[in-house]
Amino acid sequence: MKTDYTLVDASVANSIGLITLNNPQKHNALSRDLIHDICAALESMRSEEVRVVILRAPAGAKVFSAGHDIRELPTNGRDPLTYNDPLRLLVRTIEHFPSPVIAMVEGSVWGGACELVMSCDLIIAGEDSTFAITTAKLGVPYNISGIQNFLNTGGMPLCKEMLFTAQPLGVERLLERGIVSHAVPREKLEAVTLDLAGKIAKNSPLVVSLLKEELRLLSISHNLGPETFERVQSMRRQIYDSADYQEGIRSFFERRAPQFQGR
Ligand code: LCV
Repeated sequence: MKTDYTLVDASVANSIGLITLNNPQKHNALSRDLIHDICAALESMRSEEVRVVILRAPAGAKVFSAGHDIRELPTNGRDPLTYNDPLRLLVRTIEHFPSPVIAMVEGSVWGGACELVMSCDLIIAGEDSTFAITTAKLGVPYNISGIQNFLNTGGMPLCKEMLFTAQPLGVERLLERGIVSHAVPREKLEAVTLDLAGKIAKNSPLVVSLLKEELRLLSISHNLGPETFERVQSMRRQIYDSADYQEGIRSFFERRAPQFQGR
C-alpha cells in the first residue's frame, strides 16, 4: 500500500486503515494539497480492502484541523465553496467510501473541518475537544449541501447555535446530541477508537458497506426543487461578491475582529 504522502501518514493493520493529518505548522488546515493526500490514502485503502478507516491528528494535537485553508478562499468574485472544491470532494469521498470512517478527534475543530468530521460515520473525541463552525465569523456563504450535512448530523437547534454564533462548543454539547459517539480522556482515545474499529472490522464487510450506503441514501432523501436551489445560489453570490466577504478573510490575516457592514 502507498504510504509516502507529504501531509498525511497512512498505514494499515488488521484491516483497519489509519490516516493521520500531519501539517502541524498550519494546524492541519484543509488545503488542496492536504485534501489530495487524504483522498489518495483513502483510494489506496479501498484497494487494500480495508474494513474501517480511522482519521486522526497526531497524538496530543492542540488543533485537530483549522478548517478550510483561508489562503485558498478566492477573493476575485468566484464562489468559494463549489461542487468541485477540494473540501466538497473530500466530504463526498468519505460519504461514498465503502467502509466506515471514524474521526478520532483531539484538540479543536474549526469550520469546514467540522463538516469533515461530521461526514465521517462515527466521531470519538477527547473530552477537551471543541467544535466551531466559523462561516458567519469569517463571512463565508457556506454551500447548501454542507448545511444539509450539518443539519442531518446535528439537528436544527444545535446547528443554529453553532452556525449563528460561530463560537467553539465543548464536546459535551455534541455528545448529548449523539453527534459524538464517545468523549473520553485523551489517554484512552486511541484504545477506545481501536476497540470500536475492531468490532466493526469483525463483521461482514459487504453488509456493513451496504448499511452505510442505505443510511446515506435515506439521509438525503429530501431534495430542493431547481428554482429553490437557484434562489439560494443567488443569495450566496451576493455574499461572496460582498465587501463583508473580503472583510472576513482580511480580518483573519490581520489578526483582528471582523467589522461587518452588512453589504
Ligand atoms: C490557513 C491557517 C488557518 C486556516 N487557513 O495559531 O466554515 S467556513 O465557512 O469558515 C470555512 C471557509 C472554513 O473552514 O474557514 C476556516 C475556518 N477556520 C478558522 O476560523 C480557524 C482559523 N485559525 C485560528 O483561529 C487559529 O489559527 C487557531 C485557533 C486554529 C490556532 O491559533 P494559534 O494562535 O495556535 P496561529 O493562528 O498563529 O496559526 C498558525 C499558522 O497557521 C495558519 C495561521 O495563519 C498561522 O500561519 P503563519 O504562521 O504563517 O502566520 N492558519 C491557521 N488556521 N484555517 N492558515
